[in-house]
Amino acid sequence: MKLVRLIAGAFVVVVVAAGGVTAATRGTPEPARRYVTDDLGRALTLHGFNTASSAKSTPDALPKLAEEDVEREYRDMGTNFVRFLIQWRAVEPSPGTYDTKYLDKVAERIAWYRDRGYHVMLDMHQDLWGSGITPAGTAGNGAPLWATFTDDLPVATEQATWELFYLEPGTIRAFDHFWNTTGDHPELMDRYAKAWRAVAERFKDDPTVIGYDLMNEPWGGSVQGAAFETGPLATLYRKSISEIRSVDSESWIFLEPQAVGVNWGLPSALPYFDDPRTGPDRIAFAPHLYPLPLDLGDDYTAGSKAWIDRTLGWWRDSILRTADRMRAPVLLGEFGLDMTRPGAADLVGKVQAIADEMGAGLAYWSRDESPWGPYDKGQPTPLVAAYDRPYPRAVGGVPRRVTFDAKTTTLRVDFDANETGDTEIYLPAASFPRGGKASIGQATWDAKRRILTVKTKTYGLIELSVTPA
Ligand code: 9MR
Repeated sequence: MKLVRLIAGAFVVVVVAAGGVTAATRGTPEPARRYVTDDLGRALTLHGFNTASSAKSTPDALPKLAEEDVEREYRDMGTNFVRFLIQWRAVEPSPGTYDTKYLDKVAERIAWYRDRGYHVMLDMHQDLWGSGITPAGTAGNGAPLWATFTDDLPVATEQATWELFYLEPGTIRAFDHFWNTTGDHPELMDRYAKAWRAVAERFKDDPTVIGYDLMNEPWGGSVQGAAFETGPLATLYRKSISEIRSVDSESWIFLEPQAVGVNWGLPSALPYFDDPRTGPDRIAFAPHLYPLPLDLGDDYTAGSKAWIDRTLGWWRDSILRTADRMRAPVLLGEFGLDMTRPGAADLVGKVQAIADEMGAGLAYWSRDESPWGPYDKGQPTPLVAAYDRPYPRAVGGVPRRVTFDAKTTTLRVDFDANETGDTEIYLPAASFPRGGKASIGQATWDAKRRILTVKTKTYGLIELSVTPA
Protein backbone atom coordinates (compact mmCIF):
# COMPACT_ATOMS: atom_id res chain seq x y z
CA MET A 1 0.00 0.00 0.00
CA LYS A 2 2.97 2.28 0.69
CA LEU A 3 4.01 2.07 -2.93
CA VAL A 4 0.50 2.99 -4.03
CA ARG A 5 0.60 6.09 -1.86
CA LEU A 6 4.00 6.97 -3.25
CA ILE A 7 2.93 6.63 -6.88
CA ALA A 8 -0.26 8.49 -6.12
CA GLY A 9 1.68 11.17 -4.25
CA ALA A 10 3.84 11.72 -7.32
CA PHE A 11 0.67 12.13 -9.39
CA VAL A 12 -0.60 14.73 -6.91
CA VAL A 13 2.54 16.74 -7.52
CA VAL A 14 1.95 16.50 -11.27
CA VAL A 15 -1.68 17.53 -10.85
CA VAL A 16 -0.67 20.49 -8.72
CA ALA A 17 1.94 21.53 -11.24
CA ALA A 18 -0.39 21.10 -14.21
CA GLY A 19 -3.23 22.86 -12.41
CA GLY A 20 -0.99 25.71 -11.33
CA VAL A 21 0.49 26.20 -14.77
CA THR A 22 -2.83 26.12 -16.60
CA ALA A 23 -4.44 28.42 -14.04
CA ALA A 24 -1.60 30.88 -14.34
CA THR A 25 -1.54 30.88 -18.12
CA ARG A 26 -5.16 30.52 -19.14
CA GLY A 27 -7.50 31.59 -16.37
CA THR A 28 -10.76 29.90 -15.48
CA PRO A 29 -12.80 28.82 -18.51
CA GLU A 30 -16.49 29.65 -18.75
CA PRO A 31 -19.03 26.89 -19.44
CA ALA A 32 -19.85 26.90 -23.17
CA ARG A 33 -23.59 26.23 -22.76
CA ARG A 34 -23.68 23.15 -24.96
CA TYR A 35 -26.28 20.58 -24.00
CA VAL A 36 -27.29 17.04 -24.78
CA THR A 37 -30.78 17.48 -26.21
CA ASP A 38 -33.90 15.32 -26.39
CA ASP A 39 -36.07 14.49 -29.44
CA LEU A 40 -37.69 17.92 -29.23
CA GLY A 41 -34.34 19.68 -28.97
CA ARG A 42 -34.75 20.67 -25.31
CA ALA A 43 -31.60 20.95 -23.20
CA LEU A 44 -31.39 18.02 -20.80
CA THR A 45 -30.00 17.73 -17.33
CA LEU A 46 -29.23 14.04 -17.07
CA HIS A 47 -29.37 12.90 -13.46
CA GLY A 48 -28.97 9.24 -12.67
CA PHE A 49 -26.94 6.17 -11.91
CA ASN A 50 -24.51 3.71 -13.36
CA THR A 51 -26.49 0.47 -13.47
CA ALA A 52 -24.76 -1.58 -12.52
CA SER A 53 -21.33 -2.90 -11.61
CA SER A 54 -22.96 -6.31 -11.11
CA ALA A 55 -23.32 -6.66 -14.92
CA LYS A 56 -19.54 -7.10 -15.14
CA SER A 57 -19.59 -10.54 -13.59
CA THR A 58 -23.05 -12.05 -14.07
CA PRO A 59 -22.89 -14.82 -16.71
CA ASP A 60 -25.56 -13.10 -18.82
CA ALA A 61 -23.89 -9.67 -18.42
CA LEU A 62 -27.13 -8.15 -17.09
CA PRO A 63 -27.21 -6.09 -13.90
CA LYS A 64 -28.86 -7.47 -10.80
CA LEU A 65 -31.90 -5.24 -11.15
CA ALA A 66 -35.67 -5.70 -11.18
CA GLU A 67 -38.36 -3.35 -12.45
CA GLU A 68 -39.31 -2.49 -8.83
CA ASP A 69 -35.76 -1.21 -8.34
CA VAL A 70 -36.23 1.30 -11.14
CA GLU A 71 -39.55 2.34 -9.63
CA ARG A 72 -38.01 2.75 -6.17
CA GLU A 73 -35.15 4.81 -7.56
CA TYR A 74 -37.55 7.14 -9.37
CA ARG A 75 -39.76 7.54 -6.30
CA ASP A 76 -36.80 8.21 -3.99
CA MET A 77 -34.61 10.40 -6.19
CA GLY A 78 -36.50 11.45 -9.33
CA THR A 79 -33.71 10.30 -11.65
CA ASN A 80 -34.21 10.64 -15.42
CA PHE A 81 -31.10 8.91 -16.69
CA VAL A 82 -29.15 5.69 -16.54
CA ARG A 83 -25.68 4.81 -17.74
CA PHE A 84 -26.52 1.19 -18.45
CA LEU A 85 -23.58 -1.21 -18.54
CA ILE A 86 -23.28 -3.63 -21.42
CA GLN A 87 -20.35 -5.89 -22.24
CA TRP A 88 -18.62 -6.66 -25.51
CA ARG A 89 -18.25 -10.32 -24.42
CA ALA A 90 -22.05 -10.62 -24.44
CA VAL A 91 -22.73 -8.56 -27.57
CA GLU A 92 -20.27 -10.57 -29.69
CA PRO A 93 -19.69 -14.00 -28.11
CA SER A 94 -17.76 -15.17 -31.18
CA PRO A 95 -16.18 -13.02 -33.88
CA GLY A 96 -18.83 -11.51 -36.15
CA THR A 97 -21.75 -13.18 -34.33
CA TYR A 98 -24.01 -10.86 -32.34
CA ASP A 99 -26.22 -12.21 -29.59
CA THR A 100 -29.70 -10.91 -30.36
CA LYS A 101 -31.12 -12.61 -27.25
CA TYR A 102 -28.77 -10.58 -25.06
CA LEU A 103 -29.79 -7.39 -26.84
CA ASP A 104 -33.46 -8.37 -26.36
CA LYS A 105 -32.88 -8.67 -22.63
CA VAL A 106 -31.20 -5.27 -22.60
CA ALA A 107 -34.25 -3.94 -24.50
CA GLU A 108 -36.55 -5.42 -21.87
CA ARG A 109 -34.75 -3.42 -19.18
CA ILE A 110 -34.75 -0.28 -21.32
CA ALA A 111 -38.56 -0.60 -21.42
CA TRP A 112 -38.68 -0.36 -17.60
CA TYR A 113 -36.91 2.97 -17.89
CA ARG A 114 -39.05 4.13 -20.85
CA ASP A 115 -42.23 3.65 -18.84
CA ARG A 116 -40.87 6.12 -16.29
CA GLY A 117 -39.60 8.79 -18.69
CA TYR A 118 -35.87 8.03 -18.51
CA HIS A 119 -33.10 8.42 -21.07
CA VAL A 120 -30.77 5.44 -21.35
CA MET A 121 -27.12 5.60 -22.40
CA LEU A 122 -25.51 2.27 -23.22
CA ASP A 123 -21.98 2.01 -21.83
CA MET A 124 -19.67 -0.63 -23.33
CA HIS A 125 -17.98 -1.32 -20.05
CA GLN A 126 -14.55 -2.76 -19.48
CA ASP A 127 -12.13 -2.71 -16.60
CA LEU A 128 -8.70 -4.30 -17.05
CA TRP A 129 -9.62 -5.42 -20.57
CA GLY A 130 -11.53 -8.63 -19.85
CA SER A 131 -11.95 -11.69 -17.68
CA GLY A 132 -9.30 -13.47 -19.75
CA ILE A 133 -6.37 -11.58 -18.22
CA THR A 134 -6.23 -13.99 -15.25
CA PRO A 135 -6.95 -17.75 -15.17
CA ALA A 136 -9.62 -17.35 -12.47
CA GLY A 137 -11.38 -14.72 -14.60
CA THR A 138 -12.21 -12.52 -11.62
CA ALA A 139 -10.00 -9.46 -12.20
CA GLY A 140 -11.07 -7.90 -15.51
CA ASN A 141 -14.34 -7.63 -17.36
CA GLY A 142 -15.70 -6.56 -20.74
CA ALA A 143 -13.77 -8.02 -23.67
CA PRO A 144 -14.51 -11.52 -24.96
CA LEU A 145 -11.94 -14.29 -24.51
CA TRP A 146 -11.46 -14.54 -28.28
CA ALA A 147 -10.23 -10.93 -28.27
CA THR A 148 -7.83 -11.41 -25.36
CA PHE A 149 -4.18 -11.98 -26.21
CA THR A 150 -1.76 -11.70 -23.28
CA ASP A 151 0.99 -13.75 -24.95
CA ASP A 152 1.21 -15.61 -21.63
CA LEU A 153 2.77 -12.60 -19.96
CA PRO A 154 2.21 -12.62 -16.20
CA VAL A 155 -0.64 -10.94 -14.31
CA ALA A 156 0.02 -11.15 -10.57
CA THR A 157 -3.27 -11.92 -8.87
CA GLU A 158 -2.60 -10.18 -5.54
CA GLN A 159 -3.06 -6.42 -5.86
CA ALA A 160 -3.53 -3.75 -3.19
CA THR A 161 -6.25 -2.07 -5.27
CA TRP A 162 -8.00 -3.28 -8.41
CA GLU A 163 -6.54 -0.50 -10.59
CA LEU A 164 -3.02 -1.89 -10.12
CA PHE A 165 -3.91 -4.81 -12.41
CA TYR A 166 -3.61 -2.25 -15.23
CA LEU A 167 0.16 -2.19 -14.69
CA GLU A 168 0.65 -5.95 -15.11
CA PRO A 169 2.50 -7.09 -18.26
CA GLY A 170 -0.28 -9.42 -19.45
CA THR A 171 -2.92 -6.70 -19.11
CA ILE A 172 -0.76 -4.18 -20.96
CA ARG A 173 -0.15 -6.69 -23.76
CA ALA A 174 -3.89 -7.38 -24.18
CA PHE A 175 -4.44 -3.63 -24.68
CA ASP A 176 -1.39 -3.30 -26.95
CA HIS A 177 -2.87 -5.95 -29.23
CA PHE A 178 -6.27 -4.27 -29.24
CA TRP A 179 -4.85 -0.84 -30.07
CA ASN A 180 -2.71 -2.47 -32.76
CA THR A 181 0.42 -1.17 -31.07
CA THR A 182 1.94 -4.61 -31.63
CA GLY A 183 0.73 -4.77 -35.24
CA ASP A 184 -0.39 -8.38 -34.68
CA HIS A 185 -4.16 -7.92 -34.38
CA PRO A 186 -5.37 -5.13 -36.65
CA GLU A 187 -8.78 -6.84 -36.79
CA LEU A 188 -9.71 -6.21 -33.15
CA MET A 189 -10.55 -2.52 -33.33
CA ASP A 190 -12.65 -3.16 -36.43
CA ARG A 191 -14.53 -5.92 -34.63
CA TYR A 192 -15.23 -3.55 -31.73
CA ALA A 193 -16.51 -0.82 -34.04
CA LYS A 194 -18.74 -3.31 -35.84
CA ALA A 195 -20.07 -4.60 -32.52
CA TRP A 196 -21.18 -1.01 -31.89
CA ARG A 197 -22.90 -0.99 -35.25
CA ALA A 198 -24.83 -4.13 -34.23
CA VAL A 199 -25.91 -2.43 -30.98
CA ALA A 200 -26.90 0.76 -32.80
CA GLU A 201 -28.83 -1.21 -35.39
CA ARG A 202 -30.84 -2.82 -32.60
CA PHE A 203 -31.59 0.44 -30.73
CA LYS A 204 -31.57 3.15 -33.38
CA ASP A 205 -35.36 3.48 -33.39
CA ASP A 206 -35.76 3.35 -29.63
CA PRO A 207 -36.35 6.94 -28.43
CA THR A 208 -35.46 5.96 -24.85
CA VAL A 209 -31.88 5.21 -25.87
CA ILE A 210 -30.25 8.62 -25.99
CA GLY A 211 -26.85 7.34 -27.02
CA TYR A 212 -23.75 5.22 -26.73
CA ASP A 213 -20.70 5.55 -24.48
CA LEU A 214 -18.06 3.96 -26.71
CA MET A 215 -15.62 2.66 -24.10
CA ASN A 216 -15.40 2.80 -20.34
CA GLU A 217 -12.21 4.31 -18.94
CA PRO A 218 -9.88 3.69 -21.88
CA TRP A 219 -6.37 2.54 -21.00
CA GLY A 220 -3.59 2.78 -23.57
CA GLY A 221 -1.39 -0.10 -22.42
CA SER A 222 2.14 0.95 -23.35
CA VAL A 223 0.97 4.11 -25.14
CA GLN A 224 -0.16 6.76 -22.66
CA GLY A 225 -1.44 10.31 -22.43
CA ALA A 226 -1.70 12.55 -25.48
CA ALA A 227 -0.02 9.93 -27.70
CA PHE A 228 -2.79 7.50 -26.79
CA GLU A 229 -5.74 9.89 -26.94
CA THR A 230 -4.80 11.45 -30.27
CA GLY A 231 -3.48 8.13 -31.63
CA PRO A 232 -5.13 4.72 -31.19
CA LEU A 233 -8.03 5.96 -29.06
CA ALA A 234 -8.98 8.56 -31.66
CA THR A 235 -8.71 5.87 -34.34
CA LEU A 236 -11.10 3.60 -32.45
CA TYR A 237 -13.54 6.46 -31.94
CA ARG A 238 -13.48 7.42 -35.63
CA LYS A 239 -14.06 3.83 -36.71
CA SER A 240 -16.90 3.38 -34.21
CA ILE A 241 -18.54 6.72 -35.06
CA SER A 242 -18.47 5.77 -38.72
CA GLU A 243 -19.99 2.30 -38.07
CA ILE A 244 -22.70 3.71 -35.80
CA ARG A 245 -23.59 6.52 -38.18
CA SER A 246 -23.94 4.03 -41.05
CA VAL A 247 -27.12 2.81 -39.32
CA ASP A 248 -28.08 5.47 -36.76
CA SER A 249 -27.89 9.19 -37.44
CA GLU A 250 -29.90 10.35 -34.41
CA SER A 251 -28.34 8.98 -31.23
CA TRP A 252 -25.69 10.81 -29.24
CA ILE A 253 -22.18 9.40 -29.12
CA PHE A 254 -20.35 9.84 -25.80
CA LEU A 255 -16.55 9.80 -25.76
CA GLU A 256 -14.37 9.24 -22.72
CA PRO A 257 -10.81 10.45 -22.24
CA GLN A 258 -7.99 8.31 -20.90
CA ALA A 259 -9.09 7.64 -17.33
CA VAL A 260 -5.78 7.72 -15.48
CA GLY A 261 -4.93 11.31 -14.65
CA VAL A 262 -7.97 12.87 -16.30
CA ASN A 263 -10.24 11.37 -13.61
CA TRP A 264 -8.18 13.39 -11.11
CA GLY A 265 -8.12 16.68 -13.00
CA LEU A 266 -5.20 16.40 -15.40
CA PRO A 267 -5.85 17.74 -18.90
CA SER A 268 -7.06 15.43 -21.66
CA ALA A 269 -5.73 15.66 -25.22
CA LEU A 270 -8.85 14.26 -26.89
CA PRO A 271 -9.34 16.10 -30.19
CA TYR A 272 -12.47 17.29 -32.01
CA PHE A 273 -14.34 14.44 -33.75
CA ASP A 274 -16.31 15.12 -36.87
CA ASP A 275 -19.86 13.79 -36.76
CA PRO A 276 -20.88 12.65 -40.26
CA ARG A 277 -24.63 13.03 -39.55
CA THR A 278 -26.69 15.73 -41.28
CA GLY A 279 -27.44 18.56 -38.88
CA PRO A 280 -25.56 19.61 -35.75
CA ASP A 281 -23.01 17.20 -34.26
CA ARG A 282 -24.26 14.84 -31.58
CA ILE A 283 -21.00 14.00 -29.91
CA ALA A 284 -20.59 14.53 -26.18
CA PHE A 285 -17.61 14.38 -23.84
CA ALA A 286 -18.11 11.92 -20.97
CA PRO A 287 -15.24 12.04 -18.45
CA HIS A 288 -15.22 10.59 -14.94
CA LEU A 289 -14.31 12.28 -11.65
CA TYR A 290 -12.46 10.53 -8.83
CA PRO A 291 -10.60 13.13 -6.72
CA LEU A 292 -7.20 11.68 -5.89
CA PRO A 293 -7.19 12.52 -2.16
CA LEU A 294 -10.28 10.29 -1.79
CA ASP A 295 -8.54 7.43 -3.60
CA LEU A 296 -5.73 7.88 -1.09
CA GLY A 297 -8.10 7.42 1.82
CA ASP A 298 -8.88 11.03 2.78
CA ASP A 299 -12.37 12.22 3.64
CA TYR A 300 -14.22 15.39 2.63
CA THR A 301 -13.61 16.91 6.06
CA ALA A 302 -11.49 19.55 7.80
CA GLY A 303 -7.91 19.40 6.50
CA SER A 304 -8.69 17.54 3.28
CA LYS A 305 -11.76 19.52 2.24
CA ALA A 306 -9.88 22.51 0.81
CA TRP A 307 -7.48 20.15 -0.92
CA ILE A 308 -10.30 18.16 -2.53
CA ASP A 309 -12.08 21.40 -3.53
CA ARG A 310 -8.93 22.48 -5.29
CA THR A 311 -8.73 19.23 -7.27
CA LEU A 312 -12.41 19.64 -8.19
CA GLY A 313 -11.58 23.08 -9.56
CA TRP A 314 -8.76 21.70 -11.70
CA TRP A 315 -10.99 18.95 -12.96
CA ARG A 316 -13.72 21.43 -13.90
CA ASP A 317 -11.30 23.70 -15.76
CA SER A 318 -9.56 20.87 -17.62
CA ILE A 319 -12.85 19.29 -18.63
CA LEU A 320 -14.31 22.58 -19.88
CA ARG A 321 -11.21 23.24 -21.98
CA THR A 322 -11.34 19.81 -23.59
CA ALA A 323 -15.09 20.07 -24.16
CA ASP A 324 -14.49 23.38 -25.88
CA ARG A 325 -11.88 21.87 -28.18
CA MET A 326 -14.27 18.98 -28.91
CA ARG A 327 -17.21 21.39 -29.30
CA ALA A 328 -19.15 18.93 -27.17
CA PRO A 329 -21.50 19.05 -24.18
CA VAL A 330 -20.30 17.35 -21.00
CA LEU A 331 -21.70 14.34 -19.19
CA LEU A 332 -20.02 13.37 -15.95
CA GLY A 333 -20.30 9.63 -16.56
CA GLU A 334 -19.02 8.48 -13.16
CA PHE A 335 -18.48 9.95 -9.75
CA GLY A 336 -19.03 8.12 -6.49
CA LEU A 337 -17.67 7.24 -3.10
CA ASP A 338 -18.34 5.25 0.02
CA MET A 339 -21.35 7.03 1.52
CA THR A 340 -20.49 5.88 5.05
CA ARG A 341 -17.38 8.08 4.99
CA PRO A 342 -17.53 11.42 6.85
CA GLY A 343 -18.45 14.34 4.59
CA ALA A 344 -19.59 12.05 1.74
CA ALA A 345 -23.04 13.65 1.39
CA ASP A 346 -21.46 17.14 1.32
CA LEU A 347 -19.20 16.06 -1.48
CA VAL A 348 -22.13 14.67 -3.49
CA GLY A 349 -23.85 18.07 -3.07
CA LYS A 350 -20.71 19.90 -4.12
CA VAL A 351 -20.23 17.78 -7.26
CA GLN A 352 -23.89 18.27 -8.22
CA ALA A 353 -23.43 22.03 -7.90
CA ILE A 354 -20.31 21.90 -10.10
CA ALA A 355 -22.14 19.79 -12.69
CA ASP A 356 -25.00 22.35 -12.72
CA GLU A 357 -22.56 25.19 -13.13
CA MET A 358 -20.89 23.37 -16.03
CA GLY A 359 -24.23 22.46 -17.61
CA ALA A 360 -23.23 18.80 -17.31
CA GLY A 361 -25.30 15.70 -16.61
CA LEU A 362 -24.23 13.26 -13.93
CA ALA A 363 -24.34 9.49 -13.46
CA TYR A 364 -23.36 8.39 -9.96
CA TRP A 365 -21.23 5.25 -9.51
CA SER A 366 -23.14 3.12 -8.80
CA ARG A 367 -26.65 1.72 -8.45
CA ASP A 368 -25.37 -1.52 -6.86
CA GLU A 369 -26.45 -2.48 -3.35
CA SER A 370 -23.38 -1.42 -1.38
CA PRO A 371 -22.13 1.31 0.97
CA TRP A 372 -21.35 3.37 -2.16
CA GLY A 373 -24.86 3.07 -3.56
CA PRO A 374 -28.27 4.52 -2.65
CA TYR A 375 -29.26 1.31 -0.87
CA ASP A 376 -27.29 -1.13 1.19
CA LYS A 377 -28.87 -4.35 2.45
CA GLY A 378 -32.21 -2.95 1.33
CA GLN A 379 -31.91 0.23 3.41
CA PRO A 380 -31.33 3.74 2.04
CA THR A 381 -27.83 5.16 2.53
CA PRO A 382 -27.24 8.94 2.99
CA LEU A 383 -26.96 9.11 -0.80
CA VAL A 384 -30.73 9.01 -1.26
CA ALA A 385 -31.27 12.34 0.52
CA ALA A 386 -28.16 13.88 -1.08
CA TYR A 387 -29.13 12.84 -4.59
CA ASP A 388 -32.82 13.71 -4.40
CA ARG A 389 -32.54 17.31 -5.52
CA PRO A 390 -34.60 19.76 -7.57
CA TYR A 391 -33.41 20.07 -11.16
CA PRO A 392 -34.68 21.07 -14.59
CA ARG A 393 -34.89 17.73 -16.43
CA ALA A 394 -35.58 19.39 -19.75
CA VAL A 395 -35.43 23.08 -20.63
CA GLY A 396 -37.26 24.71 -23.54
CA GLY A 397 -34.23 26.75 -24.47
CA VAL A 398 -30.55 27.07 -23.76
CA PRO A 399 -29.78 27.36 -20.03
CA ARG A 400 -27.56 30.18 -18.86
CA ARG A 401 -27.47 29.37 -15.18
CA VAL A 402 -29.08 26.79 -12.90
CA THR A 403 -28.74 27.18 -9.13
CA PHE A 404 -30.54 25.88 -6.09
CA ASP A 405 -30.51 27.92 -2.88
CA ALA A 406 -31.33 25.50 -0.08
CA LYS A 407 -31.75 28.33 2.48
CA THR A 408 -34.64 29.92 0.61
CA THR A 409 -35.67 26.70 -1.19
CA THR A 410 -35.42 28.44 -4.54
CA LEU A 411 -34.47 26.79 -7.79
CA ARG A 412 -33.40 29.35 -10.32
CA VAL A 413 -33.29 28.48 -14.01
CA ASP A 414 -32.24 31.22 -16.42
CA PHE A 415 -32.46 30.30 -20.08
CA ASP A 416 -32.73 31.70 -23.55
CA ALA A 417 -36.06 30.34 -24.68
CA ASN A 418 -36.57 28.70 -28.04
CA GLU A 419 -39.43 26.80 -29.62
CA THR A 420 -38.39 23.33 -28.52
CA GLY A 421 -41.04 22.76 -25.86
CA ASP A 422 -42.03 23.15 -22.23
CA THR A 423 -39.60 23.16 -19.32
CA GLU A 424 -39.90 20.22 -16.93
CA ILE A 425 -38.65 20.48 -13.38
CA TYR A 426 -38.37 17.67 -10.86
CA LEU A 427 -39.12 18.74 -7.27
CA PRO A 428 -38.31 16.44 -4.31
CA ALA A 429 -40.90 15.76 -1.62
CA ALA A 430 -38.50 16.75 1.16
CA SER A 431 -38.08 20.38 0.07
CA PHE A 432 -41.24 20.83 -2.05
CA PRO A 433 -43.86 18.74 -0.19
CA ARG A 434 -46.84 20.24 -2.07
CA GLY A 435 -45.01 20.87 -5.31
CA GLY A 436 -43.79 24.20 -6.62
CA LYS A 437 -44.89 27.52 -8.00
CA ALA A 438 -43.20 29.20 -10.92
CA SER A 439 -42.40 32.93 -10.95
CA ILE A 440 -43.40 33.19 -14.62
CA GLY A 441 -45.31 31.25 -17.28
CA GLN A 442 -48.09 28.73 -16.77
CA ALA A 443 -47.23 25.83 -14.54
CA THR A 444 -48.88 22.44 -14.09
CA TRP A 445 -47.95 20.10 -11.27
CA ASP A 446 -47.92 16.32 -11.70
CA ALA A 447 -47.95 15.15 -8.08
CA LYS A 448 -47.42 11.51 -8.96
CA ARG A 449 -44.25 12.08 -10.97
CA ARG A 450 -43.35 15.21 -8.99
CA ILE A 451 -42.81 17.21 -12.16
CA LEU A 452 -43.67 20.86 -12.64
CA THR A 453 -44.19 21.65 -16.31
CA VAL A 454 -43.74 25.30 -17.13
CA LYS A 455 -44.93 26.85 -20.35
CA THR A 456 -43.22 30.18 -21.02
CA LYS A 457 -42.89 32.46 -24.00
CA THR A 458 -40.64 30.90 -26.62
CA TYR A 459 -38.16 33.72 -27.15
CA GLY A 460 -35.90 35.93 -25.07
CA LEU A 461 -34.30 35.46 -21.67
CA ILE A 462 -36.47 33.65 -19.12
CA GLU A 463 -35.54 34.09 -15.48
CA LEU A 464 -37.54 31.39 -13.78
CA SER A 465 -37.63 30.88 -10.03
CA VAL A 466 -39.39 27.91 -8.49
CA THR A 467 -40.35 27.96 -4.80
CA PRO A 468 -42.47 25.57 -2.71
CA ALA A 469 -46.25 25.73 -3.32
O1 9MR B 1 -16.70 -0.39 -7.86
C1 9MR B 1 -16.13 -1.35 -8.73
C2 9MR B 1 -15.38 -2.41 -7.96
O2 9MR B 1 -16.26 -3.11 -7.14
C3 9MR B 1 -14.70 -3.37 -8.93
O3 9MR B 1 -13.87 -4.27 -8.23
C4 9MR B 1 -13.84 -2.59 -9.91
C5 9MR B 1 -13.22 -3.48 -10.99
O4 9MR B 1 -14.21 -3.97 -11.88
O5 9MR B 1 -14.60 -1.60 -10.56
C6 9MR B 1 -15.19 -0.66 -9.70
O6 9MR B 1 -15.90 0.24 -10.48
C7 9MR B 1 -15.11 1.15 -11.22
C8 9MR B 1 -15.68 1.28 -12.63
O7 9MR B 1 -15.77 0.03 -13.27
C9 9MR B 1 -14.84 2.20 -13.46
N1 9MR B 1 -14.64 3.48 -12.79
C10 9MR B 1 -14.21 3.44 -11.40
C11 9MR B 1 -15.15 2.56 -10.60
C12 9MR B 1 -14.81 2.60 -9.11
O8 9MR B 1 -13.52 2.16 -8.87
